[in-house]
Amino acid sequence: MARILITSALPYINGIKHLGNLVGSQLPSDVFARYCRARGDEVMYICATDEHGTPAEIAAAKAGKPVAQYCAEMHEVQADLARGFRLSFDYFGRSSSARNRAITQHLAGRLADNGLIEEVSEKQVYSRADGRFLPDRYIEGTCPNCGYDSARGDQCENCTKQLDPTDLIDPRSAISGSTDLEVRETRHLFLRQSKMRDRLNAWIDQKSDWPILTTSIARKWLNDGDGLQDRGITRDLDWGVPVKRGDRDWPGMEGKVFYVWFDAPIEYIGATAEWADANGLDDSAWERWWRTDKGAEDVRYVQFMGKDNVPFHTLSFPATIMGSNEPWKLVDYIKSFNYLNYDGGQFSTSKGRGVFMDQALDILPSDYWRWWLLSHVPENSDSEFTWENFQASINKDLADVLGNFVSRVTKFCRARFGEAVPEGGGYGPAEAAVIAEISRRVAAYEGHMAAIEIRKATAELRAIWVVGNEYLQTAAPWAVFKSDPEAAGAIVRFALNLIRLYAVLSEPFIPDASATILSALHLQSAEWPDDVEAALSTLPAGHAFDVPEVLFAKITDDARTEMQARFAGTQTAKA
Ligand code: B3M
Ligand code: ZN
Repeated sequence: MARILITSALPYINGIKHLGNLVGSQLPSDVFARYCRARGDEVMYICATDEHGTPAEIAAAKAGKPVAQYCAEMHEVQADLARGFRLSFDYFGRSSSARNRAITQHLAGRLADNGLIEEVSEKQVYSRADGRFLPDRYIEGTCPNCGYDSARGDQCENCTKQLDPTDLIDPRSAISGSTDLEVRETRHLFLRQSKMRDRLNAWIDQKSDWPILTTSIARKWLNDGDGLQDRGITRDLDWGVPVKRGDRDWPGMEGKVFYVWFDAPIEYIGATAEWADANGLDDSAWERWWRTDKGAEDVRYVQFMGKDNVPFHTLSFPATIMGSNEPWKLVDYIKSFNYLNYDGGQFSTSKGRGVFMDQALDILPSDYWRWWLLSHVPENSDSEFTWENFQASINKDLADVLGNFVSRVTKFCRARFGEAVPEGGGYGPAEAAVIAEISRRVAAYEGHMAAIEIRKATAELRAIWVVGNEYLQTAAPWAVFKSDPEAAGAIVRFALNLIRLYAVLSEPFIPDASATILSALHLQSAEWPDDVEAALSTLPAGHAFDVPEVLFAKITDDARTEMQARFAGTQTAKA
């Protein structure tokens, strides 16, 4: 039994996420976690809300709430939506937790002890109009690298270059738009990432199996040198992890907090500690996932994230972990994603363009969204959501192929044999051919899942469903029944076993439909089919079942047109 630690990039706290955010880390990580569990691995699947930084303060101010209260409420909203999408986190933590605060301060202390932190007088942008320092993403301007005109002070989302606010050309305040900015002196801690270049290079060099998207971004900034500039890890803000050296005060750093990108990835560890606390377990329970001196040496750690988060996970966070010179678990594999676009443009939180997680669940059950998003996940290039494509996929894959198979088989059985698996007859060459083909395809599906090739896995799963439909069409039990009811019974028995198999194989992608099928088959749970032939003889003659409710309703043209108009992007931005 393998032990797999899985983390999803942490959704930022300042509002409800859109489907583009969801498909970029939470959803694919959930599929992988569910798959590993189904295969019998011991899984720790962690996510959390990323709660610090200026955007949280500003969102709270807009909502007219104290920032701590705003974050607590928004965490609940996001946790609720995560449940709605059936995201199966072992724990959904908060980066503002006491655990994260302590671990962040501890790691900063270790970095300082190891000579990797420097105190410098920094020039920082102050906005007279806003009456505050404007850190990172609240300064906008033109990217010095690619010329994109809305680059943020922490990063250009167009070319992914990590920036310092003072790098921007023609900077302006993203809060007020004011260009009345001045540069003021303030003292800050800098992480001396440049001293870590050789260690990071050697580490990335071992990762030849990583997706090209991940390593190309990592190498670009590593070799370019710029990505490893010493970076400020503290900010003049009220909300965040107070700057301390372990549990000691840090003279000169009073009133300052760590930069949100310093403490956010540490929350992967923090949230695992929160999980232990919530379950009444002691420190060894979470340390065996994170400390190679305490049991984590045999853990495989896989991270999921959108491509814009890759530099922070391949350079900054590993620099923090390695620089501590403590035996923390480093990531083994980083799966990153491109962007999902929306109907001819981009999803936009500020413009309210696209479908947001709460709206999606208001319209249709989560399985519909999960299936479309995962079968179109932007793995090798950006992909695009269109309503036509969404309608076609749901109607074809889910309603016509899987749903229809389940419904035809169970209804035919009820009509001719009653609601129990028929007896009599045996399996012949047609069934042997299906067993051979599905065995081959299940092996391919497993291979894609092991490689975290989500899109290929969905294509294989769909092909496995199609095999059943074609079998049913050719075997035609409704015709056979007239002359040979026993032979027809054997066909139906085989088809009912296929339905059970489909429920098991489909669970990582469409868990609700899978659960509905299993409960209609009066099964509590189902084992992964290590042997397809044996799996297709699991339901014995006489085993009772119910015809399940309609699994997937088709999306009509009228419904599609209506949704298309409703989400055209004219609505006001979500808080
Ligand atoms: N919260 C994603 C973002 O807001 C960021 C991910 C953190 S992962 C440690 O862009
Ligand atoms: Zn750029």
